[in-house]
Amino acid sequence: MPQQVSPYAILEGQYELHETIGSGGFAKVKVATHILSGEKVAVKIMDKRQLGDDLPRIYLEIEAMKQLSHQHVCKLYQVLETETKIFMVLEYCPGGELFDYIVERDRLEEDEARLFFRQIASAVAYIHSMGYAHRDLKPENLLLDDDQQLKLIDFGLCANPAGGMDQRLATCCGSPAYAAPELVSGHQYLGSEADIWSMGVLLYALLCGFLPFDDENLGALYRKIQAGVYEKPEWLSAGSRDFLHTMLQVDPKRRITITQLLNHPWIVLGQPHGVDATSKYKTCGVDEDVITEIAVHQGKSRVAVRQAVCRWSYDYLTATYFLLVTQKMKGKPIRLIQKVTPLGEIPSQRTPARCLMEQLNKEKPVDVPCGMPNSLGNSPRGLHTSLEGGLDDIDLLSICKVTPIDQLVDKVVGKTTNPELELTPLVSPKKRRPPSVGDDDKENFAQPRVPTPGHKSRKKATPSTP
Ligand code: H91
Repeated sequence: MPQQVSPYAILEGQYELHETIGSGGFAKVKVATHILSGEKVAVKIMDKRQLGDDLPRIYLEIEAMKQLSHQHVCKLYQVLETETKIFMVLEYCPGGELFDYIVERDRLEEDEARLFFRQIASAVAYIHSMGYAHRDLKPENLLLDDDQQLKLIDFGLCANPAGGMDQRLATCCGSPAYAAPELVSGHQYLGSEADIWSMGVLLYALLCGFLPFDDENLGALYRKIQAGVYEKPEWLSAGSRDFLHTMLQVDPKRRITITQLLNHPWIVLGQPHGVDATSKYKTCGVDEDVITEIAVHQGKSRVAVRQAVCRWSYDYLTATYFLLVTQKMKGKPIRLIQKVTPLGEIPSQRTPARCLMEQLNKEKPVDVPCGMPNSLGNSPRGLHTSLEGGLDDIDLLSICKVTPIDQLVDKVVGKTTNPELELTPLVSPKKRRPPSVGDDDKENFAQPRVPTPGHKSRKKATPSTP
């Protein structure tokens, strides 16, 4: 009988795959264990045949994530590619989505919202400083780790304008409820300004438990966004109202900038200084303790390990390095599992130690100074160097999620079967689709979320002036 090769064979010896934790669009996300460190990771699995014309967007997403190393941005550890699949090995966030966290609590107290919002502001300021706009900021794209630290995910819609952050973009994307007025109007816009608007919607959702602009009818929703009028529930403090007002400015030129936002009195409250957006990852040089642990484990010299790590190939070695750095940053002891070869094990069998050894033994000297990929300015280009510098924004039109208002023939969102046109109200946890666990190989796609009235047990609210 012909033996069928598993589509996941490439992960063998490196990761142990567990259950599916999410699926939708063209991706499936599974939990896995990085065998050599014993650390949990998330593996985003994409089928290249299903991606079709969207494949360049995935390479762009991968390139973006390789450049980004920040404590509040989900870390990309490794990329594996076969003829049919792309695997992105990512930092695991056991706390799940911020969306569910808010829904479970109805809304957050101002102090807790401030703690989270500082982290969001730090992540957004960092990605902007690296030349990226996220363009899909929402509570579903912020995950919690086990230390209540937020991690920004899903860079599938991010833009890296070739002309820098001052270059205007034309692609309308993101989730309608979080989209800036200039974006839904179909005008050219600055990615950084649009992200600040989404941050305003996000903070409102944290503090209120519902969205400032909400309507089942997309045209009506866009008109509300363009009017910029939203309710101000009585529980919102004067400080929160003022801060929201600076972000939810219809005229992008009147909107607060990210630098002003980091130092705004609301965000600074209780802290001596503004928010620090710098990366806590070492951006210059490598971590010598981690290099030593790998060298000892593999019986190699530190020089050899340092050289191999500094290739930043986003292979098993890169993943092992980052996972050990993370262990150290969390104050845990840095350790690689010493697996005793059981009697009877086939000598040629793929083991994590052998995977690592293969990569350490690769003959390809580096002639660049060693440091984190983004500190070099010549990051490793494992995949498709032709996409360096990003796609022209116009090329991304096919991924448009938001239809500009002038192209819209009043669509009733709740009735559509197109997930692209889905509204994203904060819904009750009971109404959310359960995670598809153990559905292994069949590709499963998410149904659009069921829109519900956003305003649940809301107290008296006062409308805002635009
Ligand atoms: N959404 C776009 O539901 C709808 C646990 C959980 C734990 C994760 C780590 C990384 C990612 C997801 C995790 C996760 C898809 C991750 C990172 C990037 C990315 C994608 C996922 C869902 C898929 C499952 C996710 C949340 C988002 C959980 N998830 N619970 N660790 O692009 Cl960069 Cl798609």
